[in-house]
Amino acid sequence: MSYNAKEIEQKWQKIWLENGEFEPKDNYSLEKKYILSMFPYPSGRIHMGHVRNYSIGDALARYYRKNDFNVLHPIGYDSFGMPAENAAIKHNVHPRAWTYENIDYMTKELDRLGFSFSKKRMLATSDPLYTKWEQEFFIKLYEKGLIYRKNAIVNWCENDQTVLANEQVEDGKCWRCGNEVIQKDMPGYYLKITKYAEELLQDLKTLEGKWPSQVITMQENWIGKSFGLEFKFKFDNETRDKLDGIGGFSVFTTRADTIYGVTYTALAPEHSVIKKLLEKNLLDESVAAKIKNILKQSPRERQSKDKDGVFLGIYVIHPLTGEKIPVWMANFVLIEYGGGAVMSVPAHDERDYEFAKKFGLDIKQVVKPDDDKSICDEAFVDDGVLIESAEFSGMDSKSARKAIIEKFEQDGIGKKVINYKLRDWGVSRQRYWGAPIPIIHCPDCGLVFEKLENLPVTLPDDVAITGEGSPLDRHPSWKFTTCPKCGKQAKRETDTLDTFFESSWYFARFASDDKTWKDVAFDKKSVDYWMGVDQYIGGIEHAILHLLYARFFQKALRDLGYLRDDEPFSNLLTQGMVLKDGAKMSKSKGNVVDPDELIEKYGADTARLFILFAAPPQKELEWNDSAVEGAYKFLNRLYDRSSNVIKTDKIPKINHSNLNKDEKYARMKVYEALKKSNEVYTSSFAFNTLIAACMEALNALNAQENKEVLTEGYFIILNLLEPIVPHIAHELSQSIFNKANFGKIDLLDEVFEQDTISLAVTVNGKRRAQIEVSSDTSEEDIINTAKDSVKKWLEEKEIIKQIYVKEKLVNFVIK
Ligand code: ANZ
Ligand code: ZN
Repeated sequence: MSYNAKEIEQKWQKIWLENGEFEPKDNYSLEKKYILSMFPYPSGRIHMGHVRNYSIGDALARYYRKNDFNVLHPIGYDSFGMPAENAAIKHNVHPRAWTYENIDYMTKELDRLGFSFSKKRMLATSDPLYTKWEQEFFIKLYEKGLIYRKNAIVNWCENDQTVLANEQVEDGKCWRCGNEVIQKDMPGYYLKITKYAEELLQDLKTLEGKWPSQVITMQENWIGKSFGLEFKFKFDNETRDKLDGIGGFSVFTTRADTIYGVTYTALAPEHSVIKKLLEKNLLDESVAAKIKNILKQSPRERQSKDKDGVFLGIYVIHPLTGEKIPVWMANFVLIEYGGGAVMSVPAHDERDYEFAKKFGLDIKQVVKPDDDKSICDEAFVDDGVLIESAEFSGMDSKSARKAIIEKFEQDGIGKKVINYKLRDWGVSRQRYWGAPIPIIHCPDCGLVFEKLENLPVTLPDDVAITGEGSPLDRHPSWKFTTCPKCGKQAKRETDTLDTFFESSWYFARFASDDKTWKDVAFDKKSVDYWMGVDQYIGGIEHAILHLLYARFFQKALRDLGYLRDDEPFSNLLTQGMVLKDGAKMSKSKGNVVDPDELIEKYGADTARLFILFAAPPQKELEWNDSAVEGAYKFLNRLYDRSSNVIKTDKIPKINHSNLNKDEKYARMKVYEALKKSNEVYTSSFAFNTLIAACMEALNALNAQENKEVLTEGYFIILNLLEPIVPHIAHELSQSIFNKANFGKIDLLDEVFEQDTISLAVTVNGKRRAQIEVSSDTSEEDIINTAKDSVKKWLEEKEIIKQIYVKEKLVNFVIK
């Protein structure tokens, strides 16, 4: 009989499904592992990135199950969002139908890959039962002040009548219709993530060594904490009169030590002072036009453009020197940060320097490098020693910052502040296919929450989805309702929630016993048992948004009493991308390999084996057809040679010392793989090295005759590979060992102890090291190992002679 992947895989998938083997157990006294791969968006089909993500997670889940842990390994779908509406526009299908058809299809694909997901805990975030609790959270968060409504400036397309995310603005134009995007002041709902800025930052420390350091750094930068001085620039008298008595504006600087180098100040184009100037027609037409032009660009776009700006014809007074300083508008000043204005020090800040050069503004050096090198054609941005800075001259930057801030505080003209770059999270979307915001606008009572017993507020089915405006807003009846408070005619909120809202708590929902899903958001007992996620696996592209929102939600839901822990994901593995011909697989590049075709041709086990063998999970994986072929051949070999194995349900007890050299070697190879496995499955995830070790072991086993050694070796190899290639492993284990359940195997030290020789390594006759090698190591390998052990004595030396005295020593003669 030869290896028939399809038959074997269908057989085992059926057995697993019928036995419900992958359901988490309710016995909370067992030690648990919660293994979670990021859930997919139901775009239509599984791609290779998914195969990689879920093969990693599945290997871990199966490993822990085999080692007697109670394992939760769930999957669901992040099923609200724009693509469903785009499909509706393009193909005239209902977003709901499109979404749920895709979910069905993708679930079959995942099943065909043999992933050991819980079926009972499966969910889609567009399910009404999911929306119900999400809306409850919205209301509770609002009541707690963690959600609020405010007007803010957003990207708006007049043509499509909708808000656009920054990512949907291309070159100042709408990505859909090409219309000029404008900045519009609009009401929206915001989550107060800034309230947790400090905790989100501090708790990153508890994740060190458990999350990739790159992700931690990215989150730190995103939160962007900085210390500095905040003070107010006062207008000169003439400016104050012009502006109806506005006294000045605030700035924030992290470099108070450079304050004597201020030669101009700059405002964000949205700054209220500029608004006033425009209102009062105090600017030349060309100046006003320039400002309006920059206002049209999204802040992100402006950052990518050259420095640009314009003089506003007004002045402030320097707080320490009393000098008159010109006020400019500059495109790189952000309205949402540090008061939307800066003190500009071109000698010591790159952006200010570029700007000053462009517009011929003064550059005044006030910090000199320690080594006294003069600065010439660029800003000197490092700390140094102050010059030209009155009583602060001669101080180093650090002490000067402290002293200058103290002076401002003493004089009552400024204060030390902490600033964060993190902004509150806007969650309003003018879309149909999202969770409705459970709010009602009443002409008398204002903003009223839907009653909890009426949740979920569900979407109407009869909508016209045209891509223009919000279908909910245009729906004739859905948006009209009665006020839950006073009973009068009122209107529903027609905005829906950003889909990141749903992905911020799904992991905790999974952790809650599915039997309680109808009745509570989270069942305390089960959620406390299963959370946090012991191993979370997903793409690096989620390093900030999703992973930060989820951390915030965890803390907010903790403070509402729903959850216990401070952090949701105890360990994080970010997998690398799957590439072909050096580029990320994508439809537009035409370099996609379809998992379905791969499974059809070789089977799921080959797909899984290849994807875990081709690269360590953290690294990029380059597609390689011949490596797929190689994985398939290995499984064939494993299957074919199994006919030599003794059929038994007792693993042979072997007397190691009676074995010959080859047998000992084969056995050692098997145990080497076993020795590696625990570390691979529990910390390094270097499946590629484990698979390589199993391949070597199988080769060694095939080279000799002892059936007992072969049988024991097979048992161990099947055990080690089961999490990776479960179908073939179960099949062989059942047919050879009469069981498909795998258990723990003890590591036998004796296997490693035998047959090694110890050699002294000398350099010019001086003993420098002692090495251990297996007795059958070749002379060449022995010399290489010896060389390695005395590397530091050989560095930059020439080896004139190397002498090997068999089983005694290696000597290097060097010059
Ligand atoms: C003067 C100065 C001199 C600055 C110097 C830097 C170097 P972080 O560390 O990122 O918080 N800044 C303040 N508000 C801004 C805004 N709304 N838009 C753009 N830039 C703004 O950066 C703080 C620094 O960024 C501040 O320190 C300010 O420039 C600038 F040699 O003040 B600095
Ligand atoms: Zn009312």
